[in-house]
Amino acid sequence: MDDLRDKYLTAIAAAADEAALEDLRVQAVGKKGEVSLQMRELGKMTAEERQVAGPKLNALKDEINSALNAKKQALGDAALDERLKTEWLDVTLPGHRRRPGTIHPISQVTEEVTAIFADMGFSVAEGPQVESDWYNFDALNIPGHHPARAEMDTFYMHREEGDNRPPHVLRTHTSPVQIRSMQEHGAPIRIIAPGRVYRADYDQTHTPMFHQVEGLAIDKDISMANLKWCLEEFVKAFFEVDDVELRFRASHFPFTEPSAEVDIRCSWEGGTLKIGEGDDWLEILGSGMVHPHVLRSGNIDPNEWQGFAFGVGIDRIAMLKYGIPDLRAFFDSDLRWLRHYGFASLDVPTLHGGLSR
Ligand code: 2U9
Repeated sequence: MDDLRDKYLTAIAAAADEAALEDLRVQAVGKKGEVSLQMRELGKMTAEERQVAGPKLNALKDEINSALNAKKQALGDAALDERLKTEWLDVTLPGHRRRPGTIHPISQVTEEVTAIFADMGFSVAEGPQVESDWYNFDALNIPGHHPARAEMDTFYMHREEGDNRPPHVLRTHTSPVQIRSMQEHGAPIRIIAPGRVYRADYDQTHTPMFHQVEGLAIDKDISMANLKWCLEEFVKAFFEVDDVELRFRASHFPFTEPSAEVDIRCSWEGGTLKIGEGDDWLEILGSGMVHPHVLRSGNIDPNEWQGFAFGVGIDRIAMLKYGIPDLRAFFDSDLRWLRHYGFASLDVPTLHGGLSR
């Protein structure tokens, strides 16, 4: 038994790895191991012999098992030490520089437009994107039978079966915001309403969700001349040019009378857009004097007050200013596109700091 102990304790101490240790375990205390075979011999012994040899064999088995476990632990520790030596990491090294996110061109342009109109005394108004049909249509002089309702490709919200109230809509323009603002603040008022609008239309130049900024200025003696000056200032500041020429084309909108679509002189020579020179005209705005019916919807007396309103598509002027060719890419969330056309997050547009640097 002493020979067995010496043999296995020496071999266990010398074992190089866990596999060698497992071989030794099988040889010594496995089912057919040397110690186990010795234990089988106990049956052939006399009761007295067994009383002496039994406990000794058990003690030997325990001793070998403990040595195996201790060695296993030691080998594990050594292996871990070895890994720690080779796989160490200097946590004081500078970290990987993460590429910062960018500001979406639509957000950037919205900020630019806001900065320009803020400088002319307009504050920003906001409102719900799900509207009642009264705020989206009736209040804006678009009655139920008006073709503009059909033309708008409106998204209607769900109504329960048997509920005959007119359904709410996804607003087709931001104009309801101005109605709500007039009702809340009365006249005089000078606001812009930027935001998302929805029309069921999808092709090369239309997406079912897009962005507008509308403006409204109501006072005692506001005229088309004020409108013209205001839009000229806007176009010059937005396109960052000293001179522009605007062309007001008579048009028709239900919510303004008279109404005008506004073109700016431009050239497309060499495929790049130049504002303020050339022989082409670019349509970018709709505008007019607010219809008396619309003032009344806002609880403003048209005999006392009048004013102008305009609307401009943010997505469209973003494409024009920053040379973005495909409207639909705006909403694809393609990281490569966003990195290319996006703006640095700290590059906040201000009139004094420059709108776009
Ligand atoms: C109120 C009264 C009048 C807003 C106006 C337009 C003309 C217009 C288009 C520009 C491009 C929509 O995004 S677009 O397709 N808008 O042409 N919008 S006047 O008139 C209002 C708004 C609110 C209370």
